[in-house]
Amino acid sequence: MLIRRAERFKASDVTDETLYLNRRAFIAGGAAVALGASDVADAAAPPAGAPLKAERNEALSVKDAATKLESATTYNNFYEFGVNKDDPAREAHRLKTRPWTVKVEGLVHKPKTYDIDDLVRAFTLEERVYALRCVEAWSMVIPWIGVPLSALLKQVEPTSQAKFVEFTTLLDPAQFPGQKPGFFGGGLDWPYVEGLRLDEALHPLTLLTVGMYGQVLPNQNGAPIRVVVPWKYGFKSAKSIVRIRLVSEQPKTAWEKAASQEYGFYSNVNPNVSHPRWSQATERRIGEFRRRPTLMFNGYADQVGSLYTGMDLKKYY
Ligand SMILES: Nc1nc2c(c(=O)[nH]1)N[C@H]1C(S)=C(S)[C@@H](COP(=O)(O)O)O[C@H]1N2
Ligand SMILES: [Mo]
Repeated sequence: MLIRRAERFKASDVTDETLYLNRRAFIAGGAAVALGASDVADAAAPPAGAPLKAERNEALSVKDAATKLESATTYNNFYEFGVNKDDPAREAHRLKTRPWTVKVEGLVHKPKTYDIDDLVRAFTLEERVYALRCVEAWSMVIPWIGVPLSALLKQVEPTSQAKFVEFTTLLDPAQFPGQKPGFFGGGLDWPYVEGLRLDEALHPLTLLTVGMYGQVLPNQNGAPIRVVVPWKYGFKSAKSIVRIRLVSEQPKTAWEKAASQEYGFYSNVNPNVSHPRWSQATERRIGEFRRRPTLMFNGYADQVGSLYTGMDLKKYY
């Protein structure tokens, strides 16, 4: 099994699917330490779309039917690849997702740089079916695979000064045409930066995601690793993350820098607070004909409402 680090490859180039699945299940079972070096190398660099097994967390999954995989991988926002919905699917092959590291640093006792494959092996993956609500008033239902961000944050031990978590997407105009000078990348200042309050980041619903639909995350959906925060508008869920930083001050996000009156730091899904240019009361579920009402906190009010007790949600939008 020599094929690692190849530019692009099909599942069949790496190993056959059954073998891959077994090995992955074995690793997910916590036996990674018992693996020899060659086995570890074999398990590295799963290509986007390779099978990825994880048990579904039913308690944290919505019952709505999942959006078609084809829609979830061809109708995307990933401005690093261009601002049209079909740009990411067409351009995402340019992104090289191995080798890949995620630095977890800042106000922590144990800063750590994770190799993506080590990170995946170090935690038990789970599947969660979440509603995704874009600020543009469309929505999808996606079965994600990942680990709670809290599990990773516990490992690095945030200090008492840490109040916010900042996520940074890869900056590399050679791989992201949208980051090239002169290319219209939606008016964003690169790299893409997002952030959460520490208690939001530690909330059990906040998922560090490496797969979807039983597969390794497709590049256009933010491979090899992106955060998913289901009660907030989709832009809070930064893709292709290279750095997670614990900080004391509220991070300046890319969308706030571009248009703070339209895209606030909190950006909790809220049908009662309109975007300055459109209503957020209803949404178009991709694949459906009629619009549906948008739910407070995207349907997660029972789980997350208490994070915002006493806060004016019109002011902190
Ligand atoms: N780095 C980065 N992350 C991003 C974006 C982006 O342009 N760049 N778009 C956001 C927006 S607006 C949405 S709605 C979701 C879309 O995620 P999906 O394509 O996996 O459905 O990704 C978010 N994460
Ligand atoms: Mo979005």
